[in-house]
Amino acid sequence: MRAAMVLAAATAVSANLGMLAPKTSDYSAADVADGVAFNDVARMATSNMQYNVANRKATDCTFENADERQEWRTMDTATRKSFTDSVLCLMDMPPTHMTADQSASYPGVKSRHDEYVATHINLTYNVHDTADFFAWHRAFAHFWEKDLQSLCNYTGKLPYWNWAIDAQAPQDSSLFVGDQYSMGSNGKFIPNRTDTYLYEQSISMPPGTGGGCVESGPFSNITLNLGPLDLPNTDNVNSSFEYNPRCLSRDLNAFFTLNYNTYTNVTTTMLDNIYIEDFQDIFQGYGSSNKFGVHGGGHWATGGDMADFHSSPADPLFFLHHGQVDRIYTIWQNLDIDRRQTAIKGTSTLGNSPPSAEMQLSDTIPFGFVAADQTFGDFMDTFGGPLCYKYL
Ligand SMILES: [Cu+2]
Repeated sequence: MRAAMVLAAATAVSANLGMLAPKTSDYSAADVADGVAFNDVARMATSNMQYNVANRKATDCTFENADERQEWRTMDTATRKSFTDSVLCLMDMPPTHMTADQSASYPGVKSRHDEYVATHINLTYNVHDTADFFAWHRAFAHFWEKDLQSLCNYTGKLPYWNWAIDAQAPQDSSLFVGDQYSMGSNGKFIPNRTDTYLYEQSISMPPGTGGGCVESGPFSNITLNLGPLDLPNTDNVNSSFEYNPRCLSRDLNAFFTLNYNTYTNVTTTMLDNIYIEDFQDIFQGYGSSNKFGVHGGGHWATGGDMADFHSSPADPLFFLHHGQVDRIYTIWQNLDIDRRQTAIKGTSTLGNSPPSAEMQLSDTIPFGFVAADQTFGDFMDTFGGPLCYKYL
């Protein structure tokens, strides 16, 4: 009976349910390196997703009517412009959740966007290298997208940045050409810099191609109010929520994309880690020789404010990077949806330090000044709970 059902579905949407998820070794090295394998696997995951969603009890969210999140470059110029306009609107809007009493303790929070930055700063050690890293950042980006739509009249969806396309030279990416339809330029080039040793990862990092303020495009005139807290070669703030008005800085750096964000990096991470505990560790560079993982690689490849572990959401590119992070997680889940959709492992403290209880899907996950606290299990499925989207 089950075989017959699968067969029937297979003719409809060519799902590969019941088959083993693909491995990197199923593809040639060339296909892994140039993205053919990644795109093939992404198609498989989408077929599985379509089959799975079609066979549920009726809900308002269907595969067909779900929001479609697109790669930045595939969005038309008008949508790109309306996206960055709405981001600027959120940065100009006063806080919506913080009370007057609270704002005394958060002098650097000046805007609705800053409430996201402050929330990420507050929760940094509870949402990285924890059981809820993927779910928390999925929800964080979801709330930001909904704010752009409901508070700032954005009619499009959250875009993502597929950095694997740009791994050879991120500074040459069309995302950063600096015209009004881009995500803003690189930072101004600061010459004569030397390598920086990063103690956390015990790695020596060459300087990138920028280093100073973003010079042109939609974000060249914005003021960042919070952070940085832990950047090298930079004056960091003395207290977490200090008011520190300054420009947005970037330092696009192929050293990171070439080592951590190639199609080979992302494909092996996605296909060769079948258990959530391995997948989430390798993804973030914990407990391996992979140091940064594809997650840390995207942050450090952008550099400047995006490299700050705490205040990185200050750069709106954070949300396009996390769109790609969530896309890869979504593909990974859908390659073996029965085993992976609700798979979690870990506690609510970074590296379980200090030790805390194993998280459960019934646990509450905090969203500070972003939104009310949420139930962890509501963010495991992009077609369930408050979510209804897929990636193109
Ligand atoms: Cu984060």
